[in-house]
Amino acid sequence: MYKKQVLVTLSVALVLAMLLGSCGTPTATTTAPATSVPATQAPATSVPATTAPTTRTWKIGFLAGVQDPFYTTMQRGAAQAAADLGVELVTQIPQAWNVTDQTPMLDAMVARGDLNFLFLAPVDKDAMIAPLQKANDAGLPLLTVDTYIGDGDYANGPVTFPLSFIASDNYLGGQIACRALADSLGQTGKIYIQNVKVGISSTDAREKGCKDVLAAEYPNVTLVGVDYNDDDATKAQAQVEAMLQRTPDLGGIFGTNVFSAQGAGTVVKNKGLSGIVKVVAFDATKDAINMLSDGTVDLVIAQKPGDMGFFAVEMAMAYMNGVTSIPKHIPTGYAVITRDNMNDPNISIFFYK
Ligand code: T6T
Repeated sequence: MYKKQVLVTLSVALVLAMLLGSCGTPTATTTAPATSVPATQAPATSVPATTAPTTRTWKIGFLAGVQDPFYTTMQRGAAQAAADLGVELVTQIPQAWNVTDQTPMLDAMVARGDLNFLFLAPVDKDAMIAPLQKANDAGLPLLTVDTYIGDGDYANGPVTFPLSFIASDNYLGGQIACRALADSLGQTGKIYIQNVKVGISSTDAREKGCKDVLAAEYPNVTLVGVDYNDDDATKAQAQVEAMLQRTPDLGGIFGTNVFSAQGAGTVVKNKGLSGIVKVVAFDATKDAINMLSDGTVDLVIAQKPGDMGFFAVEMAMAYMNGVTSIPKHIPTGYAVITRDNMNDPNISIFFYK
């Protein structure tokens, strides 16, 4: 048991040392920190070596944004870390992406009173501030994964009580997506964005990254519209159908997440427009990868949800073991997947499970 306590503290310290040392710029695969680092540094004095180990099992809560392959993969990463560290992971997943589904689940996770820490993906950056503040005031330490509340700067922003924000750089992701889309059109033509809902920090940033890169770098590319599908692939399909009706010479579509890309790809394929209307898909689901290989989708941007879940549990354990230097922001990077590199095992490891 004692040896395990030391193991927990050491592994958390190692990850912290790693994270504090690495924030990189993207390449084909933007690498989060490697896993094997020298086992030298233990956290300074937070956990006195002589403390007798406790027998309690820590309980960490995970509240996802919605049921989808992205959060399923995140849950797997978290479960791996929980198993390594001998903690219990309590997972809750709303059926739909909205504040009215997520808030009562959050309140219930607080009310149960046996959770020692919580990490979650707040579904709206403003509307979820008050419910999270209530959880924090009730004494439940928390961090956010994938999405943030306030402006995401938990060090100097308007909201600073969350301990950390672990996520992709979504603004950058939107830039990568629309640079690739514009280039695939020969830097001229019409582009359309299929998005989820205004107020979600992740997809809002992807849309902004796309718009900014088109405005700054592609004077001959026109953004002809943005639609919001409420995270519903069928609604996305209907919106894409209507857009193609209005704009038969549409050149490309940026699907900002799983269901947006799924809806766009399905219509392009069903209309026999694969390869004619270019599609860039965010999130490396089986569906997106299949559409990449059959030519319907031209590029897939894979986030690293498994890493996000793993780091969240590690940071929770660090905090509960008295570590006080939890990084306020942990970027997890991307893998940019093409038909050329999709069979490379160093790339396919990023396919969502
Ligand atoms: O794209 C991910 C996630 O990053 C985003 O915040 C919401 O949508 C997904 O879960 C995919 O559907």
